[in-house]
Amino acid sequence: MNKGFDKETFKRSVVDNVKNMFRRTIDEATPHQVFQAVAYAVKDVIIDEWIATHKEYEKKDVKTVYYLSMEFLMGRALGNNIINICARDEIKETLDEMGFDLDVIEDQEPDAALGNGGLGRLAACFLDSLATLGYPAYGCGIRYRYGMFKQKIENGYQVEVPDNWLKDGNPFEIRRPEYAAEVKFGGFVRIENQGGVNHFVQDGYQSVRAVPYDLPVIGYGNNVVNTLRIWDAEPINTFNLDSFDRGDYQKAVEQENLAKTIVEVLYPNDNHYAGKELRLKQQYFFISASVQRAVRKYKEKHDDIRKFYEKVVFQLNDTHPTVAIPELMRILLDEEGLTWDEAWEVTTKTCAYTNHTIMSEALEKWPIELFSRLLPRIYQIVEEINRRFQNQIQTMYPGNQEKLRKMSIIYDGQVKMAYMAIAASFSVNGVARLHTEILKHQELKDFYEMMPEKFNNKTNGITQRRFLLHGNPLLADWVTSKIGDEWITDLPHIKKLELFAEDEKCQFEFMNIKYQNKLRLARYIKENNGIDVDPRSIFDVQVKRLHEYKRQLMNILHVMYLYNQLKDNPDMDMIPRTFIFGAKAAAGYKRAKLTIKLINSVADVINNDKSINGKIKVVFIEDYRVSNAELIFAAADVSEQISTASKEASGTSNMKFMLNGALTLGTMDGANVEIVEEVGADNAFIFGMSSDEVINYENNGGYYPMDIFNNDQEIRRVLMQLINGYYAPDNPELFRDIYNSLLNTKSSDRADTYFILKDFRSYAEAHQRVDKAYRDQAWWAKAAILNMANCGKFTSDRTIEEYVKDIWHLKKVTVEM
Ligand code: CRA
Repeated sequence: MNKGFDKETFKRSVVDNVKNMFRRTIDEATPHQVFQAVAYAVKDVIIDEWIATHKEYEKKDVKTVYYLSMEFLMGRALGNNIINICARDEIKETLDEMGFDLDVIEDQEPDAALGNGGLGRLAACFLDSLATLGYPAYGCGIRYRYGMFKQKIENGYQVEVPDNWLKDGNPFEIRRPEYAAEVKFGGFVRIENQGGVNHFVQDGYQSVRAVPYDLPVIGYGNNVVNTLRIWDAEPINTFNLDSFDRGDYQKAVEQENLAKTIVEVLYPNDNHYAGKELRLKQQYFFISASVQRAVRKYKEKHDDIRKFYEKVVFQLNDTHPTVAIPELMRILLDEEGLTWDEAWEVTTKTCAYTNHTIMSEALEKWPIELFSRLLPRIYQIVEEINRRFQNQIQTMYPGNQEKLRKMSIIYDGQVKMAYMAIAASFSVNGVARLHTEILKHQELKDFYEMMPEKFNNKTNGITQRRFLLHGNPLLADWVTSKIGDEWITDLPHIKKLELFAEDEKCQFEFMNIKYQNKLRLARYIKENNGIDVDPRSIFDVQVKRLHEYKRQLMNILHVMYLYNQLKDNPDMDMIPRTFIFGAKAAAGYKRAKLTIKLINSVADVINNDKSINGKIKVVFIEDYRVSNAELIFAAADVSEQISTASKEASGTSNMKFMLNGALTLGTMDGANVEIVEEVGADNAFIFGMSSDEVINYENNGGYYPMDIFNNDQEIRRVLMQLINGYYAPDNPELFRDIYNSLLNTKSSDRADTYFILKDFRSYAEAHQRVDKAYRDQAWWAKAAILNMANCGKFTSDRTIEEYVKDIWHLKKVTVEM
């Protein structure tokens, strides 16, 4: 309950907003206009708290974390903001009285999709937790004109449609031109001797004006409002006669273009580095602006820049923001006049790095040519960082040339961003226990041996406010009715649900709520995909970015296998199953896109085959994103977390499913390991090779999938259906590439790199356990309730508290209103 909330004031605010913004009366307004009016009314409610929070931060002179990230996958703001100001019921009622349905109003808002997948959504969950826990924090990112593309499915294929999310404006953002900063690219470095001191001056450059837009990040029920600051690029001086006069016409045009292109679009790659020049520009653009601003803000209150780290910590969200290291060095050396050693001390006490993947294709390595051309002064500094780092290696390992070569930041014509991040950060963390162990003992072994004190684990988490309280109101209310509402800000309280796990009435209530949520999703699927699904079937769900290592292919091959069994034996005893997929493929990732086509082709055949009595349905949900994810998690029975062990650093959808009472069908990978540890292996369906086994095979050149093909008839039959036109009668060769990827040793990659055939039998057997288990509804309900009861560890509130305690050392602030 929000005590300060006044219905009449709110109504008036909405009506006035419609009038002022659209010159319409409230009954003439479109739903979208009502959405905007309501959003502005909510902003009215929080604006004083936003101001008060920052006043409090200034008064207390707090230490602040800057979470530097190329991605913030925020999703919709309105519903979440209403929840966090604790006015959901009041606003719902108020709108009801005005003749509007809050759910419909919320549906008008486009997702803020400034991110790809897990990494971007993690950043968003962290912001929610930071505000809720009352920690001073800025999210710093880019105000992309176009976010993650919208996915349309046409004839079974993914088609990318631009996401023009800002076309109707963004009611929550505020432009802050007073904090604009200039960011320089290219040109050359000149040394100027002034009074015996050398100064480095960048000349002949192009520059853009970085202008921040602030978005409120509202803490739950605590008056704290933090800021997500996203930077827009504007031309430094719009075209003027001056430039004509000085013959700078060309430069003025170029600068205008640079400003336009730099923030144009989010690169749609998840876990994959493409090495595009524009991407490096984006990185330096938002980092330079954020670091400049942080330094300036610090200097407003403090005069000793050598103590910068006492008030500021930069968390680098993967290597994407790593230029923050040389950029901070540049400012300290060239603008603040510190010596190298002084500047290095400040920088290395300010920066901390999170690694999110061991996938080698994700490692950022910039060609020297590109890097030094675009950022000439920054490159000089990187060279010096590397020179000194090499000295350090040599001191520690005298004469060890191999170490030097392997650990060098600059090597083979490339700048290795991860190595720079490790060398210059005081903390290096992985995102789940297994992942951190693999970093320490495999991928980053040399670095761990050299500086073990830097390495630590911070297992990821998710916010229960969005993914249960907002996304699943029926279940949220049910939990609260059983154990009170402390879980909203203290998730481990949910453990108390254990008391109800064996209670028949509670089991029944839980299953009934799940059923209601399945009905809700079935309606969504009908409206958006035109497919009828049976809400009584098992909803078996895999939603995440499409990637080979995540093995959506194994899932659909298993569906093909099951379908074969049903065709042979239509009376086969099985609980009807709805296999639900949702996944975007990076626009240039051919095999991933073909996998989407395969899923849709299989869906076409199976969904239209009357002979199997609807025992299997396959649904590909178009345009998987934060807003429909909330509906999907709420409705899931089975959570597919089937990555090749060792490849998924953490995963976070696994946690969202668990929170909503779905059972995990998964490998011992990423955070699945810890999920199983919390809930017990009996309440999950675990299968497949361990990460040690996988790594072992990899170190020994893989395995022979042909052996499986030759010896397992059923698997062979499925594979043959990829190339005999069974699912593509008009083009039997359509799925040849997928077939080859699994079997062909001629291709340059190893065949079946992700051990799909190797794990297949174990996966199929786990599916049988699911089928068997679901028959016992009491058991299933109990296991589902136990999953919820044991998900306390996976709140991002816990993750943030660990970052604060071990890395950031922030103090909590309270805001009185
Ligand atoms: N793709 C990992 O693959 C992890 C998230 C957040 C990822 C996930 O397993 O849950 O990060 N890695 O830590 C990544 O983006 C660049 O690396 C991801 O989202």
